Amino acid sequence: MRKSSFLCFVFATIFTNLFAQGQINIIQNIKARNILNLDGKWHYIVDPYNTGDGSRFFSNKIQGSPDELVEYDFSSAPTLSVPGDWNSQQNDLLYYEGAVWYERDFVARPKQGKRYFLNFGAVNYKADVYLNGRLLGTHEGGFTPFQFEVTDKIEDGDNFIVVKADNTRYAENVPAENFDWWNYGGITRDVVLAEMNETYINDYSLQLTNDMKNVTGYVQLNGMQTSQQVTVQIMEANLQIKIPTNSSGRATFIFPIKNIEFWSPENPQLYTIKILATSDTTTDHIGFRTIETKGKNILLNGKPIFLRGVCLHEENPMIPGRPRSKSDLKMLLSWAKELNCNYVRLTHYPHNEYMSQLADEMGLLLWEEVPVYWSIDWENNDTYESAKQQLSELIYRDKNRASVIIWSIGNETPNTDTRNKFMGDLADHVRRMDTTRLVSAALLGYIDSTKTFRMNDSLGKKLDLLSFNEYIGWYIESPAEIPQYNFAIDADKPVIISEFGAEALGGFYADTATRFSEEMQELFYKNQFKLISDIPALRGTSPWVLVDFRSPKRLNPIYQEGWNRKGLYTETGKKKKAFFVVKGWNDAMQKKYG
Ligand code: GCB
Repeated sequence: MRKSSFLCFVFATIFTNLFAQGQINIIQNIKARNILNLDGKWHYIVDPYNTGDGSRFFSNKIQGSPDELVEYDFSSAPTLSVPGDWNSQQNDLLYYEGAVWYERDFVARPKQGKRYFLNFGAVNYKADVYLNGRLLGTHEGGFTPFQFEVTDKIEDGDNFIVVKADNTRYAENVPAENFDWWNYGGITRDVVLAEMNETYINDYSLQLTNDMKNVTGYVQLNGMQTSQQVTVQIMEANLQIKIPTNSSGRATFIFPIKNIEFWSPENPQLYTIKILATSDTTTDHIGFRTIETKGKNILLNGKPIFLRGVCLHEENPMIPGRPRSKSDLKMLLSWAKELNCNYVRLTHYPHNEYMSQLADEMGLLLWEEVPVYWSIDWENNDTYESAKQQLSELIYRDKNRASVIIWSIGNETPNTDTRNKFMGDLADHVRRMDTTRLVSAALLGYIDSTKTFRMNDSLGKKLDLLSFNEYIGWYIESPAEIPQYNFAIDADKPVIISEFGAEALGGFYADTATRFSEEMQELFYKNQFKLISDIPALRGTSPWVLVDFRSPKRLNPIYQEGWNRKGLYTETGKKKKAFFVVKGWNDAMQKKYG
C-alpha cells in the first residue's frame, strides 16, 4: 500500500455522533486482540437447591486433610464443553433449569503495565463470575456479551474461574416464563482473557453517511493517556484520516470516500480497517452501505429491494442444542442461501456474534431481535431496564456489521398502554443509539368477521416497517381455507410478513387435509403466497422457520416429540416439500426486484 497516496483529512469540525453507547464498556471485536481462549472442558456441579452460595463453591476448596469436611469438589466433578449448553451434553440435564456451577483452571503470566479482561460471549440467563474466589460481578440476560477487568485480581501462575450459571425462568425476566424454544442453559458462547495496553482502543464505529459520500464514526480509548493521535485506515481503498482524541479519549470524524464498492448481498465487499493509536492498534473488516425507507420502499444503497427471508433459531439441528462453533452457524446460513434468501430474521434473541460476521461475508441482510416476547412484566421498571440493557449490548456489539439493517424490539406483544409505553421507550432508545438502521417489531393483527386481516397496533407509528406475524391456515382454519381471507393493509410504509408457517413431520406423506403432512405444509405456502401477493406495500417475507427446532411446548407424541416442526428443513437437514414452494417465491421476487 502506498501511504503517500492516502487521502488525508485533518479532523473535521462537522461530525455526527451516530452512536451514543450508554454504559456499555466492552472491548470491541475482542477476538482480534491478544487473547487466551478459555473454551474447552470446564468442571461442573449441578445445584438444584442452591447450596453452592452458602457452601462457598466459588472458593474452589480442595480437601486439605482426611478429617476436613468439604461437601463439593470441582477437581473430581465431570466436565462440560464450553461453549455449549448443558441440556444437549448430558441426557439427565435435558430439561434441567436452575443453577449449575462451572470451574476451570488456567495459567497466566500477567505482565507489568498491561491490563487484563475476562470476556464472556453469553451465559444463559444469570451469571455470577468469580476469579480466584473473588466475585467479579453478575450479568443478566442470556444472549449478550459482558466483561470484567481482572488486572488486580489475576495471579502470576495458577488461577481459577468459577461461574454460577442459572437459567431459572422468572416472570420479570426478558424473556419471561413462557416462550416457544428450549431454555438452553450454561456458558453457551466463547470465554476469553484479553491482554491490553494501559490505554487501549475500546470501541469504534465506521458508517457510510446517507448521501453515500462520507464515512463517519468515532474511536474511543480507555486508559490514562486520553489525548492521542489516532489514524483510521480503510486499507483496500487507500483512505485514511488522522485525528486527535479529546480529554475523554474520544475522536469523532467524517471524511469523504472514494473508490469504495458498496456492500450488498450480491457484492458483500468488506474492507480491512486498521485503527492505530499511539498506545494501541486494532483491525476489523467492515462493509459500507446505506439502508432507509421511502414511502412503501426499502432502499439499500438507494435502490429498492425485496427482503427474501426466513426466520432462524440459534440451534444446531444435527446435535440439537446451541451451536458450538462458527461452522455450525455457517451451515445454517448456507441452508438459507440454498433457499435463495438475501435476508434472515434472527429470532427471538441476539444470536452468536459470528452470525453477523458470517452474514457480512456471505451477503445476507439481518433482522436482529431482543427477547421481548409474548408476555413481559410491562409495568416493572427492572424488566424494562433489562430489555434496554440487552438491546444496548446487542447494538453496541453489532453496530459495525453491514449485514444488520433492522433492530427488532420484540415479538407478538399485546397492544396495551403499558406495553406501548415500554416498547415505545425501547424504540426511542434504539434511535438514540443508532440513527443508521431501521427499527421494527413483529406485531400482531386481527381478523374481522369478513375474514379480513387488519392492523391497528398503535406501536406501528414508532416503527420504520410494518411487520407482523400471521398464521391464517394453521392456527386459524386450514390451508384449504386460506383463499377465503384477504388483507386490508393500507400502509404508507414497507410491509414485512415476519412470520407465517405450518408444521410438517419430515417424511410423513398424506393428503393436503392431513395435519403434519408435508403435503399440508406445501399447500399452506402455495395458498399463502397467493394471498399475500395482494398487499401493495409488501417488501419482505420471512417464513417460520428454516429448520425444525426443539421446544418443550410441542408435545404431540407422534409428530412433534418436543420439536416445533414448522421447519422447511428437518432436524437432519432434509428439505421438506414446502422448501421448494418458498424457493419458488424467492426466485420470483428476485426476478421482480433484482
Ligand atoms: C409464533 C412465535 C414463534 C413460534 C411460532 C409457532 O408466532 O413468534 O416463536 O414458534 O409462532 O410455531 O407457533
